[in-house]
Amino acid sequence: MLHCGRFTLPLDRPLIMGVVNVTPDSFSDGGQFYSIERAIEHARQLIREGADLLDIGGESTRPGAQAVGIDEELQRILPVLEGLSDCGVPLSVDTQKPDVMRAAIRAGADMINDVNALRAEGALRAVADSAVAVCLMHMLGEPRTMQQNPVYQDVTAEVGAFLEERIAATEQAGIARKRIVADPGFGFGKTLEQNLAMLKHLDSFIALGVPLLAGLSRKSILGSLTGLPVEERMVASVAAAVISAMKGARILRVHDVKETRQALQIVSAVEGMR
Ligand code: 7PJ
Repeated sequence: MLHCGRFTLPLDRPLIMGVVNVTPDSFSDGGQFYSIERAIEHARQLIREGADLLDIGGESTRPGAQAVGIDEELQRILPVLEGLSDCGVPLSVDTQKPDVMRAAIRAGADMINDVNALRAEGALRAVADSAVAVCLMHMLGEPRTMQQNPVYQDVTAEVGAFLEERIAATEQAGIARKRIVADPGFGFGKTLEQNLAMLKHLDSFIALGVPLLAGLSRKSILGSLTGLPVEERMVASVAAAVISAMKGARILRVHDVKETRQALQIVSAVEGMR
């Protein structure tokens, strides 16, 4: 079971975390209001399609992305959290900033998804002073530069050691283990080969003793392997989710909820056999 704010989530089958991006729409003149309404509508659609939880992000962490200020990030996230407060599934907020974490928790977030694994000054305390769950993700470097020649001796061992250290620091800050999720961070400072090695050996992270989250949905790794642009990566994304689930991931962070759900029903049926 994962203790996740207002919710306690069973982990006997893989859960689907639907991605909700709140980013300004440069092609419309409707401004912020339009992108917020659109994010809420998209979130409700993902719930209808079977999302078990939602991950709301107001800051792009894609490779090469520029940082967003605290006020801008809050203006994107808070109205979406408020608009979804009655939606019936846990709400995760994808942020690295302690001030955003505190405001999001006050506005009803059930989970903080931090690609920086609570390493920012004040981040451990922001989460400790609450009942929310936290996802600790591995990233080498920072989004702006992380894909510039990442080097590891043994990527799986090094990512595992990092996550073990962050889990220990998180527990020491007073955040119970039943609130912690770990994620190796596919695409965050890893080459194609390093990402594939981590996926192949994803089961080795089970020894961390906390539920594993995996996010490969639509990522450039899948583009490299298939030669397909981001809008045509659904099938590859579902395949990656199936592999992740079969290697022990308990939460799959995905854009294509309906298709992933169908595929995971087959995984659950097989894994349920003796
Ligand atoms: C991840 C994430 C991921 C977690 C993003 C994208 C990039 N959070 N946020 N794990 N990826 N925990 O979706 O392409 O893999 S943003």
